[in-house]
Amino acid sequence: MADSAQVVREQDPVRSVLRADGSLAGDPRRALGLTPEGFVDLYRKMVSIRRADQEALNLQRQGELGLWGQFLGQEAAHVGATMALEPTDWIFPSYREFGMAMCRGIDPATMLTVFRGLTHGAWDPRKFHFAPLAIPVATQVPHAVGFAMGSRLEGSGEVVLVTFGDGATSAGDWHEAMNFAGVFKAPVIFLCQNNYWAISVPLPRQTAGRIADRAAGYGFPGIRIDGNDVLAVFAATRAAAERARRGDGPYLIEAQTYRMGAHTSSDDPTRYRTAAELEAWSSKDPIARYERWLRAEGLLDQAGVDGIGKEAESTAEKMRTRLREAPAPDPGKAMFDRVYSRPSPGFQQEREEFESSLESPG
Ligand SMILES: Cc1ncc(C[n+]2csc(CCOP(=O)(O)OP(=O)(O)O)c2C)c(N)n1
Repeated sequence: MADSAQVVREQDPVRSVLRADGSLAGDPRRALGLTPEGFVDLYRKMVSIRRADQEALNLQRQGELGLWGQFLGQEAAHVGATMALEPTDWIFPSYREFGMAMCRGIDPATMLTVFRGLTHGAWDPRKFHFAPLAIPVATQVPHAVGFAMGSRLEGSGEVVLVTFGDGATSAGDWHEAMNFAGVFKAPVIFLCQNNYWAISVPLPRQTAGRIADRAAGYGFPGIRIDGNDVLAVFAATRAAAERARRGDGPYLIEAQTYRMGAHTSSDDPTRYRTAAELEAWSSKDPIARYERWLRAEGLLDQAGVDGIGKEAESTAEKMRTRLREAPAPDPGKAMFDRVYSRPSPGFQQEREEFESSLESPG
């Protein structure tokens, strides 16, 4: 869609559609092809994933999850990117993309069973076109490029979006994948959620220059956008997807955002960043900014905001209940099933010993 690309191209150096105060820097209604309900739906999804994210953190604090990596502040990137794709396009996520999974229709309680230690992968990637979460940094990037190369060879028309943080762009895997994508014109969108911190390492300590500019070295375009502006993320992703579908190859989107919470529930960000920095980013909150615009446009009123808040509350409550009801796995089955099609007698014996050790007290 040439129009949506234009919306972001007009705003340089960091392209946005909505300014931090909620006023417009371009006219998204004409260019984005969204209905009034479509605009409100982006808001509904951001509110819903933020509430679920908070609930997941609460669950971790109450001992119900082993670990949680919040994405507070990055909701515009999750929602804008996912909703700009076709449901048949693939997403290859990192560990922080719970919001994207929810937008894809994956049951959040099912997803949390991974963080409860009940399973290694809770959903069928083929059903949701959503790959398993990648914990080792940047490993999802070559996977995504390989998958996109396959999509091109098969002519499936499926575009692949791979998302990662700023820190991941220092990894060898990332550069190798970018190179392959450029050479083979893979239909892949690289979405960097540049949230400024890689745990406690700030961007300038590991990145010289602009991440978006790196695409040029691999022979395809890159763009830097305001990642807290859901409409800018939507516009850029839609334009990149259409470009990829036309056969014009990859695109790198650097979405500038900020991780408002800790790296994970095991991290204390007050040890490495200032309250003033957090405060500055609070004023660019993606949800507050978008809500102001929707209200000013008459697309949303107080009753709408309250209703969406209640829906999000109910989704979070159901998620909590369903997670706590999720059955614990059988450790014997989890470790020994599907290892060999014909288990050897030694393997069988190990299994029996393991299972009887579980039965013996202590
Ligand atoms: C290969 C690898 N090395 C180190 C780690 C430990 N680690 C986990 S997250 C992280 C930082 C990643 O930062 P970034 O890519 O910016 O993503 P963010 O967490 O900010 O979303 C590191 C070093 C890891 N998971 N995998």
